[in-house]
This record gives sequence, structure tokens and C-alpha cells, in this order.
Amino acid sequence: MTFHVESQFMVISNSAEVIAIRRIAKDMAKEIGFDECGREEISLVVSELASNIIKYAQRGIVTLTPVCDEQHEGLMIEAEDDGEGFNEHTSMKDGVSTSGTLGMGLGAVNRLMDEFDILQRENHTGTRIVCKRWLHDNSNLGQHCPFEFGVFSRPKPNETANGDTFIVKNIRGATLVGVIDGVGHGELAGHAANAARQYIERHAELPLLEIFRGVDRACAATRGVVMALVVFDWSKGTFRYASVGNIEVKVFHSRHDKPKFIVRRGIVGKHAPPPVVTENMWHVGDMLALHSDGISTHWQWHDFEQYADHPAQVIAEHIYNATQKDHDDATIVIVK
Ligand SMILES: [Mn+2]
Repeated sequence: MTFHVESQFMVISNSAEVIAIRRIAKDMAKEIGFDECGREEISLVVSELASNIIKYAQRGIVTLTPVCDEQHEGLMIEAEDDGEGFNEHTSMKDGVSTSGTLGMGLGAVNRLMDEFDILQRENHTGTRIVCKRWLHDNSNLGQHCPFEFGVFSRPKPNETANGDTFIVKNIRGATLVGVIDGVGHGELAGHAANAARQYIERHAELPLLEIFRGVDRACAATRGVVMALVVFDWSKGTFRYASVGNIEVKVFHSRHDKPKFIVRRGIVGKHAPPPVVTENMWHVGDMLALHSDGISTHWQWHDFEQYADHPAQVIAEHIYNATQKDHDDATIVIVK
């Protein structure tokens, strides 16, 4: 397949540009062959991502690229900013709530797209969101991710480099979520966390044990990391969990069964022992939190009950605000 539609990008810094890129996306979707509904959904996603750039980073870039592989054609949307991104702090300090914007937006984006990843940029400032929507032919895609995510990550106060990082990545029919904490904080911790994340991004489809083994190698020349990874299987309604080191996991269960987690001590990159992978059931209404030790473990779902129906992003921000510690990088991911 070849495309006559060319990739386009636009610097986004004001609402007129949001409207412009939205229109470009709609035209491009039409040329690729999306029906009316698909075009509307794509333009909604593009305007959501572009508005988020203005809200969280003032300025960024949206790139639209026609994509194809052997079976499908589609459109890839990338939104990238080099501002504080998810580390955005000031808006909360000022008492201007960020609630209801990012979470609502990304939840919707995730549901409308076939593939969706939130990544931190190499330099750990800024955010990169990459998503794809395929033209639905005879493929088995078209199944949209049933989960919603919220993430919040910031460096230790007065540090520019974040020694923590996270990953949220949809891989055909499953979602990989992880929190990675580079040993210590500052730039060297950031290098370690980055090395781990990059390996995971490129090998997200491997079994968890192999990912841990690979990260142990990939981080050998760094300080090493502690990390927890969770893979949600959409059709089986299960999640697999594996962890080495002190990343905290908490699951809120709408039913009674208690999930089992086995956590290994060690540092990935320093010949960590292999993690023990456990598989548990996931029910509608369940919630999962993963967080680094920059967030206190002394909290319970019960304390945040009043936010249960809010978007995952809002829940992540409330838990962060109530439990963060000043002396370390802090990262939390919420899945619901
Ligand atoms: Mn830490």
C-alpha cells in the first residue's frame, strides 16, 4: 500500500491552532478512508491532545501521519511537549484544579484509539503521547481498551531530572502498565530509569519474565532500578503482575477475592532475582495503583472513596497530593 496523503505537523500554542490541526486531521482521515464517524472521533482525539498541550505545557507539537502495515491502514497521532507535562505542579499549587481535564481527555482518547501510549520523553521533561486508529477491515483490532489510566510523576523538589518514570502501553488486546524508580534520584537515577523504560517500550510484547531479564541487562551499566509491571489482558479479564524492589501496589476490589502479589527484593540491573509472576482476576469496578516510594504507603482506598467515580487522572492527583514525600521522586499510576 502506498499513501498519497502526506504527514503533517503543527506547533500548538493557542486555540486557533487547535482548531486548525483538528480540521487538518479530519481532512486527512477522510482521505485515508475513514467514515463520517471515524473522522469525527479522530478530530475529537486531536483536539483533546492539542488542548492538553496548551493546558499542561503551553506549547508543543502535534504530528499526523498516515500509517500502514500488511493488514491495515490508519492514522497515527503524536502529541509531544517539552514543558512540565505530567510534572505540572504550579497549577495545583495555585489552587487551579487540573482535575477533569487530562483524565477525562485521555480516558476518551484511549477508548477511541486502537493503540495508545503515554511516554515520558528521553530528557524526562515533557510528555509524548502516541496513538493509532486503524481503518476497520477484517482485522481483529477494533477492540478498544476497556481501561482508563491516570499518571502523575515529578522529580524530587529542586531536582531537574526525574529518577522515576512510568509506562502505559497498549499492545494488541492487552495493556502494559509500569512504574520504574531509578536508584537514588537526580540525573543518574534518571539514566537508569530511562534505560529500563526504553527496553520495555521496545519489548513490550515479551513475557514479563523476559522483560525483567532484558531490563537487568539493559540497566547493567547504570545504577539499576526497582520496578513493577502489570499486564492487563482485555479478553480474559485478568492481570499479571511482576515486581522487583519496593514499588507499592494496591488493588481495590469490587468483589471479595484478594489478589496475591509476590514481591522480590533486589535491583534490576544488578543481577536481580527473577520476579514471581502472579495472575489475578480483574472485575469491572476494580482499581489498581502502582507507585514509587516518593509516595507514602500509608494510605487506603477507603481514604479516597469519594473520588471513586472520578477519572483515573483525578484519583492519581488526589492520592499524590495527600501522600507525596518531599525527599524523593514521586510517581503514581492508576488503572480503573
Ligand atoms: Mn525512590
